[in-house]
Amino acid sequence: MSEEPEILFERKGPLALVTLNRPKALNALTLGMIRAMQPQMAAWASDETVKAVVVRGAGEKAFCAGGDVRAVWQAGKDGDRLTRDFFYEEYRLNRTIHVFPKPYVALIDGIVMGGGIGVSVHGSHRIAGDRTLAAMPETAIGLFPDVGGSWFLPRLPGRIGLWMALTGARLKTADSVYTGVASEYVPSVQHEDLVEALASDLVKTDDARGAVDATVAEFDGDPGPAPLAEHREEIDRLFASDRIADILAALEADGGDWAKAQLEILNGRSPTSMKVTAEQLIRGKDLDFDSCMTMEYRLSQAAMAGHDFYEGIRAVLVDKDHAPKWQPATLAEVTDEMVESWFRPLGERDLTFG
Ligand code: QUE
Repeated sequence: MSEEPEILFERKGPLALVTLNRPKALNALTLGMIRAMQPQMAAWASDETVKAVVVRGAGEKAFCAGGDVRAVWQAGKDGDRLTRDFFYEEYRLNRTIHVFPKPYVALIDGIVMGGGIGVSVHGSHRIAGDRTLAAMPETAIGLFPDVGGSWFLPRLPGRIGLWMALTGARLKTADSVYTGVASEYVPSVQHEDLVEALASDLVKTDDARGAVDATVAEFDGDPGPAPLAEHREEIDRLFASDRIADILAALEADGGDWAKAQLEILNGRSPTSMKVTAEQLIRGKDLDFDSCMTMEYRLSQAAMAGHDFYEGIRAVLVDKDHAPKWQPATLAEVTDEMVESWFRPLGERDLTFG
């Protein structure tokens, strides 16, 4: 019996195609997938017959639900080096996509969270479909919004990035376009046709970027009004501070239904994750991309050495009781010194780009 590969690479003439192929696991990224994709991207970058790359997820449910954090969780319990290698190689791949010299078109239909955002948001085109559900939900598992969250979240309009990072809010199609997480909307039934059109339109041209822009524009649809626009004023006002305590106080003082809902969500999130996330986004706003990834790798290793990641994965993916017991349990117990310690350089173990 032949085993189905976790990731597929194909060519359609001038177009190179990546298919994340673990549909039963919502196409969550394994280290094996990352290790296959990194050298393929490098080869396609320097192959003159490749004009653009398309990445998509197998099946209807998900583009990519995240990283295979359950395997990382197991590795942490077993003392396995996957707790280092996974983040190191995932962040290198995120950077490869960020600097990729050709159009990189991600078809982000279905669930696109965490690691799935990391292999799409840094590309030139992120095409939403009808089932798009985009989020950075890491504070729910004692992690922080990684895979370049330090880079893209502080660069979203107003305070949307901090709000998304702290609450893990799920954006549907119109909201994903409104925020800029998606660059365009194309109806899901047309995604296959878009791929075929890109493959044929890229044959005739020397201007790949112009050709992809023009072809995508032909398919570009109207996602309708973004529900998030109705809450934009509240987001910018209630999440105006970089201090979690101020945000919680503002939400309590507001007392409206939307503010109450946000408060309830934040009350379930890891206090350590929330404070680290706020600091991460402050720092990321003024850092270049590579420095963001170096910072995030430090944070990942602090998370691996701590408590809440293991408890978060237990509560959400293993036991599924959705009742994590965070340590520290309250924001007040998370000191500035504790937050600062997550950002310390790792010396020889640091992720750097030569
Ligand atoms: C928060 C997260 C993740 C999550 C759930 C959260 C995450 C992630 C997964 C996930 C989902 C399906 C899988 C899988 C992992 O769930 O990052 O292997 O099959 O990858 O609340 O950050």
